[in-house]
Amino acid sequence: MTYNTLEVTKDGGVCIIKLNRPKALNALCAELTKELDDALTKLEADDKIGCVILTGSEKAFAAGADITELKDGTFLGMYKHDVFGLYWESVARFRKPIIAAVAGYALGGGCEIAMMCDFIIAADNARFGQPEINLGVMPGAGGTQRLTKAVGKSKAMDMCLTGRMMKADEAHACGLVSRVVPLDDLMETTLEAAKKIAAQSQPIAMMTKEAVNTSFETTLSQGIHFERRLFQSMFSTEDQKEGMAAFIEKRKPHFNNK
Ligand code: DAK
Repeated sequence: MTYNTLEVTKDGGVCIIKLNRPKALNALCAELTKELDDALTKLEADDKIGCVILTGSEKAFAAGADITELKDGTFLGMYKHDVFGLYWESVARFRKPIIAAVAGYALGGGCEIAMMCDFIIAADNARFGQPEINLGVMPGAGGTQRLTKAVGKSKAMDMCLTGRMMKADEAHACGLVSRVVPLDDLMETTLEAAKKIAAQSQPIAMMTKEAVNTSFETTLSQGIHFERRLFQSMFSTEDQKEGMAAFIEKRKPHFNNK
């Protein structure tokens, strides 16, 4: 897969997508969002890939939507073409596990895309923020919603209304990121987590992700009902038989994604 704004590499069952517009701090232009959508569509269809890592540079995961493209926007233009709505949600729609490895700035749309991933591993130099209010707008790709669900009302209001940045340790303390590691260890740590996930049964990992995400959309009892049905359905898979047999036989499981 060759792109102008992304570098895509594969390592066994893991694919690493690196946002690659370093001069603009990986600002999310229309071309990048289209290419990201294309890459994810292909990876979803690639049975060999069990987990994806989305990352940027050491200085910036992504400094937000490309302001040069946004500045002359009109309501009708955005409404009719819905470039952002159309392609940005591709990360949230992606059905396989996807981890954001964030170093440097994750601002505006950059923070929103990181939050669309299943979890975030942050380098100690990471900075998260929803600074859109400084530009006379507000978050437009889930920032007011996903951030609030992740960190609660008070901190989400603080971030969205003041536009301030949050350092990695604060993001960790409030549950926005799952781990903080030294910058030099970011990719190794994330790759280790991604390889662990990719070695699991792919359909089981996908269903696990679906169940966790369902908790955001349903009542507790509906979510638990959904979880129980998925759990029961797993007993129709070969991978459940293999996983439990391997435990009893004290060996590593070899999942076939069946
Ligand atoms: N867009 C375009 N270019 C950007 C950029 C951005 N978001 N962020 C940085 N750059 C460019 C700078 O213009 C500069 O370019 P040159 O001048 O060298 O040509 C280069 O990257 C380096 O930036 P700086 O010189 O500013 O670097 P510093 O280290 O001094 O500062 C910074 C780094 C990240 C603090 C600063 O660049 C900054 O504040 N950037 C803007 C951050 C920001 O406001 N982000 C939010 C953007 S608005 C939508 C859904 C979502 C969205 C929109 C619509 N729909 C569904 C319709 C999302 C909106 C946003 O994300």
